[in-house]
Amino acid sequence: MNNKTIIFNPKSASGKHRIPNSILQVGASIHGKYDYVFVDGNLENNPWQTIENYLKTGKFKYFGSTVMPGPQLRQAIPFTKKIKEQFPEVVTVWGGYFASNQYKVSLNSGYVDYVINGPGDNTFPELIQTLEANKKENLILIKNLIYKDENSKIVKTAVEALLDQDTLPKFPYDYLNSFYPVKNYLAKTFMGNKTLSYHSSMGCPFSCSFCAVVPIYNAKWKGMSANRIYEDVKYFKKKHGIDAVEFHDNNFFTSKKRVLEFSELILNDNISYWGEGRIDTINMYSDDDLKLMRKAGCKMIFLGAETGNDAVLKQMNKGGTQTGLMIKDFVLRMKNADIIPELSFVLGMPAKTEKEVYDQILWDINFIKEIKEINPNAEIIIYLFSPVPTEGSDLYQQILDAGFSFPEQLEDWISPSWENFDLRKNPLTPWLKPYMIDTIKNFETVLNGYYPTVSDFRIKGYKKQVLQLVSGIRYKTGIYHYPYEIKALHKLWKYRQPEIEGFYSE
Ligand code: B12
Ligand code: SF4
Repeated sequence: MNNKTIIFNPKSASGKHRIPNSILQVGASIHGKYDYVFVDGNLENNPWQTIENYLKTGKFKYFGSTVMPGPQLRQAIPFTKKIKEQFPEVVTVWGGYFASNQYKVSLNSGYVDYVINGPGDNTFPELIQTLEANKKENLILIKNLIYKDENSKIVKTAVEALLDQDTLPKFPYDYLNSFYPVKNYLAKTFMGNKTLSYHSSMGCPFSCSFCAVVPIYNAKWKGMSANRIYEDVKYFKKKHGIDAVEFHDNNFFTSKKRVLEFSELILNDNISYWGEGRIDTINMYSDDDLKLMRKAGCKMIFLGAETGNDAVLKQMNKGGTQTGLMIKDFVLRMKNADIIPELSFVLGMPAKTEKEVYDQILWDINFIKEIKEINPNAEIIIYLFSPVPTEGSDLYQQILDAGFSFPEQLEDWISPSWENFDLRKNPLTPWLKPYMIDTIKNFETVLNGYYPTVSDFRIKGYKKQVLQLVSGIRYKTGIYHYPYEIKALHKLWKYRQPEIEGFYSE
């Protein structure tokens, strides 16, 4: 067979790595139908060499890469380009959040042949089947596909309704294990000694205007049943002795029924869990529900607080019922339930005047401090607002009017400034002035000094005390300028911010 596929996960983080769910799900979609190999850039010393060796055998016709914005592009871009140069007959396919949202720049590069727009469970096998049958005229019939036709015009095919997640094939864990030992992906984190990363639903029912999930899933969500999740968790417990699960769903807590059923199921398994949710959704859970979740192992929940200002929440199209007051009430409820709320804030939204932009930043900093007073255990993650191309949205128009544009060359995405944009650390947005970015970053450094994240479990004992002592005066007096001494300590102890590479793990 000369039509094998390479499924590639570009390097996404340093240190201990998470199980690569994106490529596992892509593998599951063709497992038993077409031959394929996995290449995980996180675990290869020289992933290009591995890919080249496969291609040199002449047995591979398809190269599929998952592509998330940020550091994954550092391998996805040059490798795909080299493949087109050295093995022009190989068909290159990109999927994942970057590919779906930035499909124009990807296809215009000339070295990405096809983009999978959202889920690839049917799209990928159908694409291979169509190309194998040499029936390119049928490409248009494949849902969730973006490509250039013979006139170089970009064609976006129909979007497929989300599939019943329980009917999807199980992940080929054993097959992955023949390339990379699965046990090596089970990390020691602050939650447990062996943490599994699991993804149990697709999409999100909301349409926040700053979020990359929206253009792809259009406010649709579908989740696996609690039973199906539990089957996999039990499998990992039995086979690998896991004691913690990180749910990577965009919105794990969407269905209260599912969360409570799952919590009942794992109640006696001694497994901790973490997931991402919305404040207004979980605020509708009763105190007894929260108690049950905590008893079942729910230690921390990541929540998009975004801002405490109700007008800005509206500007972000946050939807639902969240307000600044609700955030305050909610962190108190979480304190009583002994579940850590991990709140992410998005600072630096556009406004009419420079002063308004800056005043809002200072207002949010103050709001964050109020939250910390109500619940000192609340974890705070600060992002700078990075526009997402939700074409047709009011906010996107405002952003274009303010002079913002995305790179026109694919390679530009790996320039340091655009990489920082992806990491939501330097958004290159014209309304955000350097002094504003300094204020946010300096505050973040002082905050991380005064309240180091519990997820970096190395920062404890004397290290935590020294950091708190050094940062305390700045935090209390609001003098955030030039916090070099805190930065030096963070560097010395290799402090890890969970928002960039995930929880610290070993
Ligand atoms: C795990 C994760 C990480 C991990 C990666 C761990 C690992 N295994 O390497 C870490 C923590 C390192 C990480 C970091 C970042 N991440 Co991240 N991450 C995720 C997360 C939570 C899960 C990804 C996943 O496994 N999904 C499960 C799989 C099954 O779904 P999927 O990837 O969508 O795959 C399906 C389709 O997209 C498609 N598909 C995907 N790839 C391919 C490839 C081919 C060939 C085909 C055919 C199909 C296909 O088919 C799949 C099955 O249907 C997602 C959110 C999410 N729920 O997906 C965010 C997410 C992808 N990350 C995001 C971001 C922004 C980042 C960061 C840039 C930083 C940040 N500030 O958050 C960093 C930097 C990235 C880096 N270092 O490269 C954003 C992307 C937003 C955007 N603008 O596009 C997301 C969507 C989170 C969010 N809602 O904001 N991330
Ligand atoms: S609730 Fe979260 S995942 Fe859903 S659209 Fe809003 S920011 Fe995105």
